[in-house]
Amino acid sequence: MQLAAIALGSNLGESQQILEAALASLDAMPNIQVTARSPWYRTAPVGPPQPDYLNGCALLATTLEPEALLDVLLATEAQFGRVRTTRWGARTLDLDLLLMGDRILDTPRLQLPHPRLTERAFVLVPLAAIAPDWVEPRSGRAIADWVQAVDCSGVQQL
Ligand code: PH2
Ligand code: MG
Ligand code: MG
Repeated sequence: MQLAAIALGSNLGESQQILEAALASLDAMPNIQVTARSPWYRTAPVGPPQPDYLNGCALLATTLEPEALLDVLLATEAQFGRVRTTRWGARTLDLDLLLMGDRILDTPRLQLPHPRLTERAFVLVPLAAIAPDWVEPRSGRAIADWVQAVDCSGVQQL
């Protein structure tokens, strides 16, 4: 069993319902248990102009290997109506794999830790709410340290 951290985001459709349903769908899988979840946050969009996001993070206990968990996350995005158009564009559901234990992975499909994890307040604020002591293995610094290094003014808890 390994612990994974994921980020959830939505800025199209009934975002809060979609995010709740996505967590329930992941927890219903036989090889995944949602063990912690953050509050939801309304966040200013990073990237091209688009509506505000709802973002949050969750911890998953799983027996799946990282690439198999990625497949589950992508299938769940598709199940909730995600259509991939422009990079960083609006979406009904985005599920990003952030961390898996202390693994460092660089494959064409998957980088662990997530390469932009330490720059993004919309990920660090919810992650710090549930896993402040998790050490980001590339830097050796805890999430609680990283969140203090970013501007969190665009991130408001619901
Ligand atoms: N996701 C992006 C691009 N920009 N901005 C916010 N606030 N929240 C997101 O989840 C987000 C974003 C690409 O995945
Ligand atoms: Mg994303
Ligand atoms: Mg994504």
